[in-house]
Amino acid sequence: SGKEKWPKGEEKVWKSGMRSLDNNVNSITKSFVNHVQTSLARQPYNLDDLGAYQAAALSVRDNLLVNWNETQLQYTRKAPKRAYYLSLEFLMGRTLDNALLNLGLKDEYKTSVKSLGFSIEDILDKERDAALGNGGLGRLAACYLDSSASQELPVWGYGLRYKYGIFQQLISPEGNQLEAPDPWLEHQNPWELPRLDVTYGVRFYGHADRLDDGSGRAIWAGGQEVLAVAYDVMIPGYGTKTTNNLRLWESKSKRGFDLNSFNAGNYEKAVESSNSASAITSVLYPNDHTLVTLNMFGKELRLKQQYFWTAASLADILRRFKNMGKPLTELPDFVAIQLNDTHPTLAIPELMRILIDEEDLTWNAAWKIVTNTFFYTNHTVLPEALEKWAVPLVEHVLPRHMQIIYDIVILIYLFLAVEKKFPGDRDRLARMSLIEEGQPKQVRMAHLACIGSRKVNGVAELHSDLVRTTILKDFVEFEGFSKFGNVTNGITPRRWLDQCNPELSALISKTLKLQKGIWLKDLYKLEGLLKFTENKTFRREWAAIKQRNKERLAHHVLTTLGLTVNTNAMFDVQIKRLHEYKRQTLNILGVIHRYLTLKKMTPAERKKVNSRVVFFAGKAAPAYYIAKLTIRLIVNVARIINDDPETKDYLTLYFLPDYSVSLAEILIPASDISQHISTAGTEASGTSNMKFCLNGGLLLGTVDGANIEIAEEVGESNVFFFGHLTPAVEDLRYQHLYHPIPIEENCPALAHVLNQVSAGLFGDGGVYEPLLNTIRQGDYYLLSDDFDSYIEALAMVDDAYRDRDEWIKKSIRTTAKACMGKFSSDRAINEYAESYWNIEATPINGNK
Ligand code: B1N
Repeated sequence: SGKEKWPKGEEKVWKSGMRSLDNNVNSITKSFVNHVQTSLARQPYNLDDLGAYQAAALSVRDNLLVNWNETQLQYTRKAPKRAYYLSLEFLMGRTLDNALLNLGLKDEYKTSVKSLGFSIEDILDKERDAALGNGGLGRLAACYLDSSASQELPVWGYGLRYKYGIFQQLISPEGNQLEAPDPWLEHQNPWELPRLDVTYGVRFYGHADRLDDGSGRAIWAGGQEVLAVAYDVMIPGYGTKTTNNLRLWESKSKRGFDLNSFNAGNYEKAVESSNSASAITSVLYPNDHTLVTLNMFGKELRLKQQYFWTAASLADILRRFKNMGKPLTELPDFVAIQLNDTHPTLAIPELMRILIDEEDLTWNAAWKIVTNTFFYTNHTVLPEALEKWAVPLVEHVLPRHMQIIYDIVILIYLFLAVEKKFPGDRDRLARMSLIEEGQPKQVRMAHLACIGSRKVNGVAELHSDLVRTTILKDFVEFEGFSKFGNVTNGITPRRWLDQCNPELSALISKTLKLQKGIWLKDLYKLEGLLKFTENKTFRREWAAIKQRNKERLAHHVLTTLGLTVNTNAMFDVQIKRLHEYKRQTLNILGVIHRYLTLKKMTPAERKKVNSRVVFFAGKAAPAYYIAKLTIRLIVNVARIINDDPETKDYLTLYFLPDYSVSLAEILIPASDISQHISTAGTEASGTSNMKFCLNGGLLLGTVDGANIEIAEEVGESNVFFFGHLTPAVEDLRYQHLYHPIPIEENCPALAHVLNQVSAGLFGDGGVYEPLLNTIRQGDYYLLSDDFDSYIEALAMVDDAYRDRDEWIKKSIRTTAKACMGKFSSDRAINEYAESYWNIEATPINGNK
């Protein structure tokens, strides 16, 4: 292509002033010192580790910005089709270490800060997590951004810039979870770039008046207008120049404060509207899988969050598209929008509104564009997690969107077809409707997301099957099978192997005789480790690294909680959000069972027992009473058991407070066995299971989610499975409800454990009655049905662990086979790119 004209001044002069990208220790040191002096206005005399972190971060950020700029420029010039990942959550964790790794500057920075009197580890440790997510769904979004940039794919993320991330978890002396705010932006955040000039107005409330010209158009006016301001977060690819963007919106008042009230001396009223505007992005909702606990006010704010974010994102996407000068009918050729669960589903009626009311397209033309632009990923089939919005609320907050949703109902059900395809099938019509009858009527967001999207997918094979055969069955019959696919989740091996387990990463590189730059981008290469399972030296090194990771975790527990952990024991880990379906309760009751068994043994018998340390971590939604009781039980069981001189050499347990991405990075590499024990058919995928495998930890799990596919890869002999299978679950639940068998008969071992808890072995038993009763009555998550096989599986784990050499082999095989290629988010994101979005890698050339 012809050389473009230099836009301003002399090219030579401009270029001489541009930041050099030949990063060497000298230039890094210069830039670091420069930031200390001029960005932070500090001196070597008073520069602490936090200041050093900030200086290092600012200097790394300069690099990212140069690449970011170049990437965006080339995207604009090359105009490839782009994909946008709309997610209400991005659980990013820390950034500095990842940025250094991806830029390939870790060693240089290490040397540089050392010569300035700092240790890189201490500096890295000063960073706060960006915890803008609840769990797997948000962390998946973060892994996908890393992989998109690493695969040179033109993908942007869109989310909200919450002032407060997921709450900080404290544990009270009684063992209760307490929540404290997470003011993560307290110190300035070097990883974001405020774009105070990129703003959009977003309307709420008001009234929508249809025009009576037969066009279907309406005018929406009045109400409240809030301003969305963009903050850009740079997303570097591993070993590429590509630096993509995560654009987060902050809400603020359009007008500042109300001058009339201000002049009248009513200052409170004057700032009221400004407060209500900024409230929209003030806090991340901490309820994963349950929205029912929100009160009216909470619900309205959450709805406003969702609309605010989708409206700003769409406006931004459309503005970028329009700059290309193409007609809107070509939008699907240049834009793919991925809806991460139903949270951004309002984007569907919002795009309809823009195309019809503002762009003057016909309904049919607009619908065609919409249904070729959006893609919807479902992340759960739990009924309580399926989003529904009360019709009166939507009517109040978004009157025009409610009209459009009703129009879609009519379009689909009368003109388009259900009635034609299944004449007279009124039940089917009711089941499929976007509106659920009741007091009040509710909008079913999953149906809207499905009907408005080009394709729908689940996140693991079993889960995608369940989506097709349960919640969206009627839609499969209506629209055909091919619209409904599967993309099994993945994880980024950069963070979840190289960063969190540097020693293992180094051993792999050494053994495979490959630079990590090669295998970290092609995890299938890990298969080359298989033949080393028979190599004794290699096994010894492998085991020694696991041991040092256990000691690293023990050190962390000692310095944060003041507790000493037995590192000679097997480390058994369950870390995830607290939820009944994830069955942490099964785990803790299993621990109690083990304790009671140990107590009955003679000292000589006990000596033969495999020592075990059980770790729990995870947050409970603040209003989820039963989940909080489970935490309380865990903490109080720990208190008794860890203090029992007869058993404590054989069994101890710890609840580590305030689970986070950073804590996961310490826990996962230290695990011998981890537990993924959801009732079959309830965990859509799970992603920590993949992380444990990649770090040589074995799995104890149910036949659920991605566990199944992991076992397929690694071979069932390397995974410990137990429990009933998905098809049995419904029948068992039915039995519990209509033909209940007393738990003493159904599962005596479990009944005994429950009775001991009731009897006060771990403090006032009455406290736990509501939790125990969920099992005694109804037992919706089937603990009593799976308990015996769970205990058996634990015994098999013990047996296997006794043959340490064989265990290490299993551990190596797990890393090499199970969790290598298939579970890399690089594989997953490429599937989305090829089979869904139809986008291509767009390499960013230049001097990297
Ligand atoms: O999404 C993960 C999966 O690996 C997990 O199995 C799945 O449980 C998780 C409402 C959710 N599903 N649904 C949510 C989060 C927040 C919220 O407000 C629902 N999270 C999942 C990644 O696919």
